Amino acid sequence: MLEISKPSLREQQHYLIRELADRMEAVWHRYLDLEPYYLPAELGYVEGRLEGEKLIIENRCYQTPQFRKIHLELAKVGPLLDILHCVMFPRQNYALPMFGTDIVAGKGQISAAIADLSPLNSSRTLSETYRARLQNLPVNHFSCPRQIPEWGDIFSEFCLFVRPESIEEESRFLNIVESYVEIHCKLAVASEPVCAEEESKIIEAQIYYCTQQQQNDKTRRVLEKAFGQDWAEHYMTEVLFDFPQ
Ligand code: BLA
Repeated sequence: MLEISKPSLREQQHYLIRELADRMEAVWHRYLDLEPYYLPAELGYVEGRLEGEKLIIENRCYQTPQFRKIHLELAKVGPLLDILHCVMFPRQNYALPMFGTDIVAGKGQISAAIADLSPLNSSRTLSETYRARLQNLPVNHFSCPRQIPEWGDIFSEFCLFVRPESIEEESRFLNIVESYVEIHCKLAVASEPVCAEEESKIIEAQIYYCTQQQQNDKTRRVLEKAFGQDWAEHYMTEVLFDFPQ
């Protein structure tokens, strides 16, 4: 069992980010057999500057028998911007969807809260097992749904992308995403590895998922402004959305 040590950045972030980070970690510890995953040493904690404000990025990573990398990232740009980013990358011999979530809070107000279990197969549909469990969650009960960008063809019909407008909506978002992670962990530990032929399809699908995510110019712009173009490219392709080996 790994210890949950609470880094200081979390304490300073928007409530929704703090709470989701805590809840996801609690679910992982409850269901998964977590081992540490080591990022290149210089990328665990980084500081840059954006518009005169300090940009701090704090990463936490795990791996398990079913997941090659579980990445939780918290970022803060002075008092201007708080970000949570998380992706659970399945190992290439498990036919599991990709869980991803991103929360962006500008000056205390959440502008984007997104979460999905994205299918990793050529028909881009989730299995019946997943669909049956996800079907009853209240993903449509938000007053301000947001438009999925063009590169977002990787997301499923259960993709939740909203600007939460009240405490009730924030708490609904938290509960739904916690359910996504819990359902995902339970189904993942109960799943069997696939044969070699299936593995190559999973690798292809993960590469496509990562390629699409790398096209998110909003993320890229924040990183470029604080750390420069080359660093941003390296970070997006090697840390945030790296291809399977
Ligand atoms: C949007 N991501 C954004 C935005 C910013 C970031 C500033 C714009 C917010 C808005 O439109 O209101 C910034 N996100 C970051 C940064 C990091 C980050 C700097 O993760 C990391 C350091 N993004 C993901 C994952 C998903 C995702 C896993 O990392 C989904 C599973 C989605 N983020 C996502 C989407 C948008 C977004 C769909 C909206 C993009 C758009 O509207 O064009």
